[in-house]
Amino acid sequence: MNDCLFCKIIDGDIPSKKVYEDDLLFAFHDISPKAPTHVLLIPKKHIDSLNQAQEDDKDLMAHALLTIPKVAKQLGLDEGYRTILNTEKGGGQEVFHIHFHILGGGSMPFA
Ligand code: D5M
Repeated sequence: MNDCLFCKIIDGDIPSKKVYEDDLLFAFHDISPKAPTHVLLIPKKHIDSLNQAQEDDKDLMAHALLTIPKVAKQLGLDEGYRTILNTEKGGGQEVFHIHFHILGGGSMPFA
């Protein structure tokens, strides 16, 4: 999806502060942090939102979910963190490439 901001970040066409990457996922610092540490974890595959995820995406989604603790540990969020997945405009989603927010490093509430 050529017009997608997060696809451009994955491709390196738009700069980001990368914190994690594997074959299927990419994570980077949010440009407008709502917590002392605020990172976005995204699949490299373009999926608009959770509503567009298909049965075929089950392994990818499970992999993303299970990678969150790994990224959180790497970020030093040893006391815990909040994970947010905004879905569609009514859920506060602004960028239509599915992403998990990982927020922590200070006192709650975040976002
Ligand atoms: O969250 C979309 C998030 O994406 C929001 O917290 C800002 C962040 N954002 C937007 N542009 C960038 C760039 N260029 N780098 C890093 N982070 C960015 P949503 O759940 O869709 O409301």
